[in-house]
Amino acid sequence: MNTIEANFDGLVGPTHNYAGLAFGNVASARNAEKPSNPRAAARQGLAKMKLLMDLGVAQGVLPPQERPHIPTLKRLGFSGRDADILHKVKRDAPGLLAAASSASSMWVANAATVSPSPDTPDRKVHFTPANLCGNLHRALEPEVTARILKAVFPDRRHFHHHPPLPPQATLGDEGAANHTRLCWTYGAPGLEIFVYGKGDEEDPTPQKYPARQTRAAAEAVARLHGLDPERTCFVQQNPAVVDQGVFHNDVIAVGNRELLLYHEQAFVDDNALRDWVAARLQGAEPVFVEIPATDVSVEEAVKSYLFNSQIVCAPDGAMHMIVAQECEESDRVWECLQRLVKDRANPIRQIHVADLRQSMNNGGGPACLRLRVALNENERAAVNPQCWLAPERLTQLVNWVDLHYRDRLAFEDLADPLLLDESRTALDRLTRILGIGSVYDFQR
Ligand code: SUG
Repeated sequence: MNTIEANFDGLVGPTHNYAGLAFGNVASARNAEKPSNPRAAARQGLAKMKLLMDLGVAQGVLPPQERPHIPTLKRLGFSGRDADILHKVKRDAPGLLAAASSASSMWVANAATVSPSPDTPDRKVHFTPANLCGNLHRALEPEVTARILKAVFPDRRHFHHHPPLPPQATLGDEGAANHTRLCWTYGAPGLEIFVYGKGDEEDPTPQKYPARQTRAAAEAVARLHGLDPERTCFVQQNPAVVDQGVFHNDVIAVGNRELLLYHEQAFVDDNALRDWVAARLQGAEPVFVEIPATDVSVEEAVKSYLFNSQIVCAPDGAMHMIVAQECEESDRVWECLQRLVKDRANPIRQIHVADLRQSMNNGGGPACLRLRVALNENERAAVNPQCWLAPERLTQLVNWVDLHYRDRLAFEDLADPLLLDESRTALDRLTRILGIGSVYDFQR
């Protein structure tokens, strides 16, 4: 049965803004409090989805979350009508207003960890929403993420949904951004590689920025998904790169099928990882492409998000790499990419440049915006059909963005009761476009 890897992208929500909320994410800090353009952000995301769709890749859409999230503000003690709540939180606790208003759910590489059916004992696709407990604005996501995933992948004969792990610091889980699957063909059992920042007492730890992903969380997810221990490994991210702004492994490494592209400083022990993969990958020789720091420094990698590129297979099997425009703007990174496509020792055949500036300014590149789900034909047919991108749906979504999104948003605007109304109206319509029912609190 033909198994492909689908990409589900998070749609940027109407409150996309720059609030400097993500400590350790240098772009988020750098752009704190600059005005944003939610309409352009959503359009850029849709343009990337179109690029993938045009390449023949199965492309799906995941809706954004409801923000500002009034139920959270109520839980934090604010009361009254919605407009009063917004007024009071802005006056008394502006940081909470920012956290409750973030459009961070767009970065769906952090929505969940997914194990496809060839890897699981019950031959179902397993999903565990990430608890994202290291940052308040992101810790608000998992409950609704779980609802959304169930609405997009509803059929219990094919899809197994686990609840997020308990939101405890020792179980910090950031989802697929720290998870890579290697295989010779998507339908064959794969090797699942979990990369963590925080492990045992003896493991080295970053000194400046937090390590968000814990080994304990990765192990729990692997257990829940029933993964074969022989085909699952846990490797530590180099703490020195976390301290340089690599808050997720997908900022320093990316895999696709038999290919692993990574920076030489990505892992504590890349030799051990390579040996482990080489001893287990069946059906194909693994291809390791290690980029030395002399070609691209960690700083340059973080700035350009070279390793946050998407590497995808077109229907003919050829690999395409979707890179952020910032890669083209860096001479060293662009030269490195030119060398990559010319070098026949790796399967990457073409580079595509995407303008994702609005998301990039918050530290979210091409790969952050997508959740990969390998699906066989029956599973594909069991996905909520309206969540697949097709030319008509794309037009509908572009029109929807143009109708409902503002082209400028600054911090003061987050307390505007009209913004809350606009966002709810937009999301209510979106649930009809995507046919996902009432997933939002304001609809219940
Ligand atoms: O969690 N930025 C996100 C970016 C997530 C990128 N995802 C992956 N690498 N997979 C984060 O750091 C910034 C929000 C703000 O500052 O307004 C933010 O949350």
